Amino acid sequence: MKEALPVFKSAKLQKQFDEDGFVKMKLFDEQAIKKLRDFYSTVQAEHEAAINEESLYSSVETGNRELLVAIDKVVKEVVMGVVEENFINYQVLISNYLVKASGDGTELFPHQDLLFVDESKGCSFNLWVPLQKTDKSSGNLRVLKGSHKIQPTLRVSPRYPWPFNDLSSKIRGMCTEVETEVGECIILNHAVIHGSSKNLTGEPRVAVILGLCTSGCDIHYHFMPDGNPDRIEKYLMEPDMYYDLGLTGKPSRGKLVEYISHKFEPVKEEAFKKWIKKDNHFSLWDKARLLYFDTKKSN
Ligand SMILES: O=C(O)CCC(=O)C(=O)O
Repeated sequence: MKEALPVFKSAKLQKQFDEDGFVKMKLFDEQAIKKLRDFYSTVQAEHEAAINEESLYSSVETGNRELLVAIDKVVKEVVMGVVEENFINYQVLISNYLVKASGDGTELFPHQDLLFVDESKGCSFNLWVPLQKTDKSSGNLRVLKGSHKIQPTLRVSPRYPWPFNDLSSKIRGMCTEVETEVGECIILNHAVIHGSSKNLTGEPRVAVILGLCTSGCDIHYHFMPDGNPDRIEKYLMEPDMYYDLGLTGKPSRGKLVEYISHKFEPVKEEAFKKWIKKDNHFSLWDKARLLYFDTKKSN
């Protein structure tokens, strides 16, 4: 099989991204972060009106196309310079604000992001840029290192039986907390399992995300209406068509290329343990503990 094109200019960061499924980088100065924050304050009311029961809401949930286009323009004005400096072989998707409310019930459980490209040929990823410092009590990301390589997964909208669901609490205890200072961001493969910690600061935690994927890859979106896995609609998309998903998640402008049928089979504990055994992110001690004893991390 032909190797996927690198997306990082730095070979060292590419290697880390391939191995871990994410990389943390300091890409922005305070002025850039301030611009993103200042613009957020002008669209905050629309975002807060879109708050959902998971307490994590994005610009897409406002259902307001004009607002999405305006946000995308401002975000790209601020971030594209550093994207050009640090990445190669990429196509740009759309950007959004992602807001985590404050409160005890705001932990985001492990999940993977939507599928955008054929991941045997390339990858898709987010630049996740928090607009304030993040740590364990202010909504930092947590990642299961290397989990993008456990097995290929079809990740469809608006929801589907996630194959790792039964292992969710074990996975939660195996994740690495990734704290960030202002100006640092996380480049996160959409296939890596991740979540985020509670935000207990009393203030919303705001981040900007910009989606990117390997150049030359077709961009696909999978829509499973009525939860029917035998009739999943597969669309060929252009990046700006993501503005038009609306609140149902059904694209109004993508090209429907086929209907597919898929079995969302749960990953068995034995198969997951096999991955732990061979994955090199765990020490021998951690492996023994995860395979034979409890699930809590030692650090
Ligand atoms: O911003 C967060 O708290 C979580 C982000 C996330 O999980 C995602 O972008 O998929």
